[in-house]
Amino acid sequence: MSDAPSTTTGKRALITGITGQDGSYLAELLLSKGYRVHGLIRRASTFNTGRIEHLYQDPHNPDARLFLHYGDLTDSSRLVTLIDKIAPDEVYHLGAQSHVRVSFDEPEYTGNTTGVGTTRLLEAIRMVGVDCRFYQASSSEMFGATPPPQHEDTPFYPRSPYGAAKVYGYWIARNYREGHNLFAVNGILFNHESPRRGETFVTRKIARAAARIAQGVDKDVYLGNLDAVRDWGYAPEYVEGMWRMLQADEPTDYVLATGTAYTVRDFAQFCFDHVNLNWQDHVRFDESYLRPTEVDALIGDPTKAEKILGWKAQTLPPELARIMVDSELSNRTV
Ligand code: NDP
Ligand code: GDR
Repeated sequence: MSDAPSTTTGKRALITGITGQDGSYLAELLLSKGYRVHGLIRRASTFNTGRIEHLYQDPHNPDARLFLHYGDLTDSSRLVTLIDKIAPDEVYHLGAQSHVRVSFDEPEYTGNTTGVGTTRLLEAIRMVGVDCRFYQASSSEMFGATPPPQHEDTPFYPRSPYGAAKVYGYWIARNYREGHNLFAVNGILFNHESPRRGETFVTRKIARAAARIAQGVDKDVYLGNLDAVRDWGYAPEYVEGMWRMLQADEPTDYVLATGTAYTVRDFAQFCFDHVNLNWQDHVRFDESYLRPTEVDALIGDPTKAEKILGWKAQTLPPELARIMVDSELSNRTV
């Protein structure tokens, strides 16, 4: 990465979705820059903080800079209380029901958390009157059926309840920028993966399966559409891009992507090749993984981010597959 902006210290950041893939990498990045990091976590009957356990600091320690707060994107009054208490300089809004296939099963819940949850957070910021910068986790899924390459001015055509909820989130963030003068940016991120990716997303599912099959634990893996084309990058690089967006002089929207195009089949081949197996001997078809409406091809054009932010993806899908499989083989995903 070239032209990195200088290190920032002493700022307070709030991350929603801190327990997720991106939230955990972003928390690491911001802590390394000297931020005090506050994270919103959901109360669950089992621990959901596995991805950030290595960052945990006893809050009794006077040097602690990571603070976790219970809350939920469906709970407006809690969001107001937290914004008031934390008074963040930067808010990174990553929390969402983020699974596209699941959004067809739970469209209303997805709209409530992924869509309206964004409004609740923005309203909390406006009502409290805190002077902060806001990052909205927008998605390439908003482009949906619009053919590639996709960039900041490409029309949206979402193909899932998740994609539709993200389009709403995109426009509500823009509306707070234009209507309430909030420094709000949309990061329109194409798929980005890592060993911390949720196990039911296709890259992690395949990497995990290839490792387990190579180790003799499993025999096969069941997948849906192998023809879908995606632009897969490496998550730690993408959270650096999020941070750069909030350090820029002006608030605007950016695509982050690698600009490469591979199918799900290609990714399976990369993973199985890495453990010296033939993917065709182990990948089976299960129609339950198909979606009622599929997004056929997402290939991003990240020119604007490179020009303004000096951001450029370094890790491309063949290497990404090897990183993910190696991590599964070593059984260390964090
Ligand atoms: P994950 O699914 O890994 O993480 C989602 C996070 O949101 C988790 O921390 C989850 O908490 C939290 N969350 C879910 N529902 C709620 C709720 N009702 N209230 C509070 N928190 C909630 O997603 P990623 O890290 O992969 O993605 C981060 C964001 O970026 C998401 O908004 C996603 O839609 C978006 N995005 C992701 C891309 C990708 O390729 N990864 C590409 C483009 C956009 P819990 O741990 O308790 O479930
Ligand atoms: P996506 O990611 O829908 O692009 O959303 P996912 O990994 O779920 O699917 C990618 C493509 O693979 C096909 N596919 C399968 N997908 C899953 N999950 N499981 C399977 O068994 C399977 N077989 C084939 C899918 O049909 C699809 O075409 C991700 C999420 O992180 C979103 O939150 C984010 O906004 C977008 O990326 C950009």
